[in-house]
Parts: sequence; structure tokens; C-alpha cells
Amino acid sequence: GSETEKVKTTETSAGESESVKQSILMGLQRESNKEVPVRFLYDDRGSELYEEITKLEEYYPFQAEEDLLSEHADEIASHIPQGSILVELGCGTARKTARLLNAIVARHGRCRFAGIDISSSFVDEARCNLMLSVQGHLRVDLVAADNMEGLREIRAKYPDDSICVVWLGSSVSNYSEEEAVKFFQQALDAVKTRCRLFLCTDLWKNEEILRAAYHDKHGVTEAFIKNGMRNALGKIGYLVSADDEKSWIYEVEVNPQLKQVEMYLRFPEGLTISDRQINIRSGERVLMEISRKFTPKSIRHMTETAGFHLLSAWHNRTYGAQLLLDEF
Ligand code: AVI
Repeated sequence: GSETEKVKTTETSAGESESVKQSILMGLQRESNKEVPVRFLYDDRGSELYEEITKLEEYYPFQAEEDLLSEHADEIASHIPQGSILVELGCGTARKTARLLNAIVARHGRCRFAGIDISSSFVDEARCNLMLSVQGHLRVDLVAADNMEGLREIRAKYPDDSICVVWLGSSVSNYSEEEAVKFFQQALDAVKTRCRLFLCTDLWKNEEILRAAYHDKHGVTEAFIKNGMRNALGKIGYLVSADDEKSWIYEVEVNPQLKQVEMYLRFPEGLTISDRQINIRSGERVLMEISRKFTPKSIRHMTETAGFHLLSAWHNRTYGAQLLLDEF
């Protein structure tokens, strides 16, 4: 049977911290190239909308990852040393992880899993999903926290065990190369002892497919991006009206030079928030998110820069997975 344990639930504080506000102001007070940090896309509503996105016909990465994982689950499991703890970053509802865990249980007779997610309601759902879908001996810890905080907590709880960090959903896509490398290095720091990393990433492909995936016909991605702007502006004390939101135009650009999809909101009427020194000119647009698309070579370059080397890789034309080991 499965045993689960809740390590910690972090409550969001009522007053927004100065650093949260500063991170938003920094991007919006600029003269040009205005932007909003990506994490503001994921408040409760945003997380729900992202779940919706993963169910859209046009949003191929979700199914592509599922296909790749189910095709190679046994082989992937064979590369994960017996007894190590699988620690999943941003585990969400852990819908996909179950497949991997089942393959590990089948191979080793038991498996240890720790899931980290910022959303405590997702963490609760993950617990149910895993109990229902993983047969055999599974030990589960769930942490409702920021990824780095969660890693440190798991490490403190299990100081001597080997850890395999799992990062699915191509989530690294939403970081620039520099941010991603820094993120991996911080993760290594938090885990301290030798660690493996299982990383899944979307691959660069036909522009039409990319555009459709990020500009779906039901407008779910548009709602997700607008919600992110509403959330960010709310945090700096500007309450967005329904009319404001309606006036913004959602734009997607596929950038072949940088191999990334760029998601913007255009403000035909502009927006001035005088007490915050924000002046979005009429017709100006704000970058809300990038989604980088990789090649096997570019993933390798990024992870090697962060101090990992490649143990094994699986990919098809759509999607890729890498198992890496840090270079201690
Ligand atoms: C979470 N992340 C990998 C998604 C992506 O595809 O970049 C977020 C997303 N943004 C719009 N649609 C999906």
C-alpha cells in the first residue's frame, strides 16, 4: 500500500512583500522591452488555467511527453539507482509521474517519491492520484513550497540518500539560458551530495504547430496570459477591470533566431499608473512569457554549463528526455 506524508504547507501572506512588488515594477517601469516575471502566471486561477491548457488539442507538449515517458518508462527506470528518492519539481497533480513510479516499483519492488509544488491544492490532488494509480510499495512525501525551499527540506529530512531530481513538462522552457543554468546550479547546491537529474524538454519544430499550441482557438492560453497580467498588477495595487482586460490584445510570436515562442499583451489604449511610475504607451506591448524550444544539442550545452553530464537521452521528433549526472 502507499503511505503519504505532508511535510509542510506554506500559506501566502496577505501583504505582498517589497521584493515581489519590486520584481514587477522593475519590468514595467522601463522605457522599452517591458515585461512581467513568469511566476505571476501561476496564482490559483493561473494554475487552473494551465491545467486546462494541458488538455487542449493544440497543446501537443503534454501528450508528447506522456508518449515518450510511456514508451521508455522501463528503460528510464533501469537508469535510476535502486533506493534513490525521486524528487519532482513542480509536481502539480503528478498525473504523469505515476507511470515512471510504476516502472520503478515493477523493477525494484519499491519506490520513494517526493513531490514539490507551490500550490497546496495540487499537492493534495497529487497525493490522491498517486495512491490510486501506483500499485505496490510507494513512500511519498509532498511539500507545498517553492522548488528550492522544497529541495532543501527534502535534503534535510533525508541527509544521506541519493536523489534523482525530476523536472517534467518542459518547465525549464520558461527560463532564459542564464536563468536556467542558475536554477540548475542552485538545485545542485540545495541537494549537495551527488545527484541525478531527469529533464524533459520540448523540441524546436514547425512554426505553425508552435503558434497553434500557444494561440489556441478556445482562448485558454489568452485567458492564462491575461490572468498573469491581472495578478501582477493586483500585487502592485492596481485593480484590473473587465474592460481593461478586454482591451488588451494577446499576441504570439515565434522567434526562429532564439528558438522560442514569445507571448505578449498589447495595450491599444496604454496604461498609466502614476503613483507607481508606470507608463505603458498606447499600442505598446509587454512580454509575459517565453517558451524556449530545444535541440538535443542545445539541451546538452545548457546542462553541461550547469555542471551536469549526459548519461542517457530519449527523444522523438517532438519531445526529448535526458538523464544527467552532476560532475562532482
Ligand atoms: C509550463 N510551461 C512549460 C508551459 C509552456 O509550454 O511553456 C507554459 C505555457 N504557457 C502557455 N502555454 C503553456
